[in-house]
Amino acid sequence: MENRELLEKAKKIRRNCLIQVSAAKSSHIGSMLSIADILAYLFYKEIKKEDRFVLSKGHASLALYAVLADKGIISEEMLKTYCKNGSCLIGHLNHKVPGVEVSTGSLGHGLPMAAGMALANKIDGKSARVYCLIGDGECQEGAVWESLIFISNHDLKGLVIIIDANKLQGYDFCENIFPEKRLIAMLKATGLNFYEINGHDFSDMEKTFEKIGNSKNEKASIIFAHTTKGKGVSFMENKLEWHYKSPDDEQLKKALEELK
Ligand SMILES: Cc1ncc(C[n+]2csc(CCOP(=O)(O)OP(=O)(O)O)c2C)c(N)n1
Ligand SMILES: [Mg+2]
Repeated sequence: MENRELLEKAKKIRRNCLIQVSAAKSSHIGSMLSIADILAYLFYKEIKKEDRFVLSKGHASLALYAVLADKGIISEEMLKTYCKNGSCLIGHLNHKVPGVEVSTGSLGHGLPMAAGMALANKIDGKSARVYCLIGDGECQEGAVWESLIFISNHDLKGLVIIIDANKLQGYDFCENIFPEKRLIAMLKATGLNFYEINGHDFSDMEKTFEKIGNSKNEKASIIFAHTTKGKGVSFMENKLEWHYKSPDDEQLKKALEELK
């Protein structure tokens, strides 16, 4: 798929997230908007049938549900039930939704599961990949570091960890909790392949995934993707409040105007 088409896919993910979050009066729109480009690239260009994907930052579930609806794995009608009573499309990612591998939402739990999947592939002699998308604030969870030790120790080559470095977490800028430079130094110290990219630039993603594909290195990879929380909606970009707030009708209209 061309970059121009990927951009349209990402815009559609963003629009669907805005519409459903607004209808449900629910949270985490900023967290969804920051990963729309990464999801578009992964699901329309990178991930093959035999590969697996774990969204560890499960509070951004709707962004994945929007991809699944666009691909026809769930219906557009089902997407509209997001966060409504009785729906399986709950606010934190639910494995009961077709196309979803594992339930997540308790931060730090996705990477250990992805590591287990990658180990299973290794034992079975499968060359399939496991992709795991985690948050930058989520990197403060202990289970992430236990997983990285395990991944490093078992040489889980087929695992690609993508960190959505959107610089914000639940209550503050990440920098005020744990400086990004030190996080990067710790990630590099795992000895895994390490790449830094612009998480909104498809060409950058393409170059990096090609490098990983061509790599003869028997190691897992970490892609540290610099992103903007709330990306694509000017008044939501880089604003802490849009972790929790839901757009009202006027704000939704304005946001959708920007994503035409
Ligand atoms: C174990 C755990 N603690 C707290 C929360 C509440 N919570 C949900 S999202 C979030 C912030 C996550 O920040 P980050 O990983 O940077 O993701 P972003 O929202 O920026 O995409 C918090 C604290 C949670 N879901 N799980
Ligand atoms: Mg973050």
